[in-house]
Amino acid sequence: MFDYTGGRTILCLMINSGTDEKQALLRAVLDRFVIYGDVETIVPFGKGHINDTFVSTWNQGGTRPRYTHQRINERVFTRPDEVMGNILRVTRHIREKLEGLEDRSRRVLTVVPGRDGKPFVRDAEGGWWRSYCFIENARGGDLASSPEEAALLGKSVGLFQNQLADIGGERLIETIPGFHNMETRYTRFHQALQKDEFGRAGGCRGEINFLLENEKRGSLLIRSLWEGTIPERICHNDTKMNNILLDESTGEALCVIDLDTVMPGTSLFDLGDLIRTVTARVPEDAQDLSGAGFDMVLFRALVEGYLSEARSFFIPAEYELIRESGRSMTQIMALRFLTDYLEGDHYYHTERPLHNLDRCRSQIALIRSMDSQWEEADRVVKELS
Ligand code: ADP
Ligand code: GN1
Ligand code: MG
Repeated sequence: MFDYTGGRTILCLMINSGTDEKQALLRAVLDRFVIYGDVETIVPFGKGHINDTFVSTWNQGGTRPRYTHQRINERVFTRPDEVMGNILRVTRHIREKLEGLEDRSRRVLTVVPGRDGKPFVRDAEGGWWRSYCFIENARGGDLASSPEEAALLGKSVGLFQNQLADIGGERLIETIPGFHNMETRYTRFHQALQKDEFGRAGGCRGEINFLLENEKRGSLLIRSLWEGTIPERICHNDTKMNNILLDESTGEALCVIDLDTVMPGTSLFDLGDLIRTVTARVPEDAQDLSGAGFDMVLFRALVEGYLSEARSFFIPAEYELIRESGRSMTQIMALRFLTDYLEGDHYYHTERPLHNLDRCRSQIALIRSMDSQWEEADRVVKELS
């Protein structure tokens, strides 16, 4: 019913109208969460590439709260129970840190439990669902609108890492083992290239060659982690800009969401993914790349905002790799998008035939622009260090 073999399943449901199978399934799922009142509408929501997200509106004695519901993509997260175990630990820990703040429930995700007390509900087809309180009056963006916004985004991720630095108990589970392992990502790319199952390689030789030329350098970040030059820390691992909600009224960065990949890594995975998305002048999937490039002003503001929190734990080797982190995270995304394109677009939600190739192209344009400003970026980092 929910098609994970390619494109996004688009549903727009008015839950009380009609009797079709999808409505019945969704209604049954929502009934099993601890949510009071009557559900009025359920609509698809957001631009995430991985999970299927819906927002429901309820009538609770005349007020109309909203909730987010996500069917966890099981091809990507093969152990949704473990994902939810991590998310519960992380959100509880951050919630404790925010004790006393009146808008605490807008600054950390609130997991809504199922009626059996579990943090998920299974549907009739075996699918895994979770629910969160909807964070109102907040937005996620695709491009930074100002240096001030870039700084706030950086600060919010630095704060997130700081909040989790002392999470106790067992090591968080790696929900996707090797998620940022450039070397296994290249192995997969080589296999896709050799197979060329969909006959697509001929149409993207330039992109393929760029990635092949950059293969060795791409390992720098992950190798530094393996070799212990930089420390392992708990990080988010998917800090693209639209996974950070900004307050609609004040513009403040409110809440880091999309917590499926919070697990051990290097803080530079997060800073790198911020650099990839916040300093870019065009969206990740832009088709017109004439204005594409790396924005130094946004870079400076972003790194400054990030370091306002991360300075307390950053070590010299981490400062050294700031520029490389942005380049490396952009490269791994170019590689993953192109691999998915060669493999027939089965991983990311796509909305047009060349969507993944367009995404890869914009990442490569960004890397080229970073390279052309490499020395200047070094000066900026040194000033801020
Ligand atoms: P994916 O893993 O598919 O990227 P996300 O968890 O990022 O899914 O959710 C997709 C989108 O849904 C987000 O970009 C955001 O706009 C919205 N969203 C998710 N959770 C909430 C929430 N609790 N409150 C408000 N919006 C949310
Ligand atoms: C995916 O889930 P979403 O859309 O926030 C992906 C990230 C990529 C990003 C690129 C679990 O993030 O790794 O950087 O797309 N998440 C997963 O837009 O693969
Ligand atoms: Mg997301």
